[in-house]
Amino acid sequence: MSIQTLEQFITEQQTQFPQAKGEFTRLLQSISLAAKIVHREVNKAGLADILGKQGSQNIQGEEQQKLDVFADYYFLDILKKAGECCYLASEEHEDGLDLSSPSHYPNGKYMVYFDPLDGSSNIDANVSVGTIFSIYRRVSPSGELQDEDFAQTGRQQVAAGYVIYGSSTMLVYSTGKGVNGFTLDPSIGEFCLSHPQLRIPELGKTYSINESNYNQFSAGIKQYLQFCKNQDPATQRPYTSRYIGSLVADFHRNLIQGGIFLYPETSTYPNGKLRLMYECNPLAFIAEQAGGKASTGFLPILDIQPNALHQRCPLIIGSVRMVEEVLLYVKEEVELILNS
Ligand code: P6P
Repeated sequence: MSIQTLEQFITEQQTQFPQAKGEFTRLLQSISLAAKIVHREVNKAGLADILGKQGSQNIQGEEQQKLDVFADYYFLDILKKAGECCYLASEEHEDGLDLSSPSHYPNGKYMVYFDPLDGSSNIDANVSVGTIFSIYRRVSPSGELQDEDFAQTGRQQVAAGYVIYGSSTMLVYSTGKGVNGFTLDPSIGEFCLSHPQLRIPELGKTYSINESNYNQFSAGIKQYLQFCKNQDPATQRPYTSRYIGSLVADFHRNLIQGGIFLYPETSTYPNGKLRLMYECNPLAFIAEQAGGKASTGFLPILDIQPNALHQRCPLIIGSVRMVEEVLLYVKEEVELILNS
């Protein structure tokens, strides 16, 4: 069985673009290096003094785990030194890092938004966690970054992906030509192509939502949850409920097996809990590239106009037929309200 490493895959992809100068290749290689370093720490967390709380809070007011801080440091440091980025933004910091000034990397073309370690509150319980990243090319030609650079919708991402640190560590990403998954072989320190051209099944039998928020959901979402529980063998219902509480793990399961993940708006999170720029947009890019769908309930995630770095949005994402089922219930609710 022939092995193709991530480096070989990226280089092969690059040769398809003679004009490519290798900047994007170097950027992806930097993400791969940071992922390997975080993998090493996540996989020895139980042994080293790196479990548990850092004793600080991030800008979200969330208790930082030591691994959060570790992952954030290495992704920022390695991406900065790659020299290909003009802007870096992390969930852990209130403001992004503008590298477009002459004293930094004025030639950097790429803007990277990332969640260094999503689901980190699960670390002490040895539950899978993940890194999520979203890559844009700057729109303004050079110099200081402009408003237009930050106003790009998710549909303008040049690449997006995630690393899942689970029973194995996988890097899954897309540059707009399908989705490919690479599994880390620690014995050679390489990500190897293991899931070429991933496609999400049109229909799955798993729904993933925190049902403890049931009383806060809209009528349309409540009706959809009842739909999931109703008996109908023709559409594989009742669906199975699975909720890991780690977005990357829940998303990855649905990508491989089919299924749907929902984090709708609630009274606690009227705009949804999850973040547009470094959680919803990158996963929506992957979902659509794999033949799935991602919506707020009213519009595609990738069409949301960004207006703040840490803005939240509702997320309904996964198998196309399952997301469309939800949209029907949401549409019916809106029509009922409009006609009442
Ligand atoms: P809840 C983890 O904190 C996270 O950001 C996602 O990884 C996960 O899907 C979600 O929050 C879980 O939120 O409110 O169900 O605990």
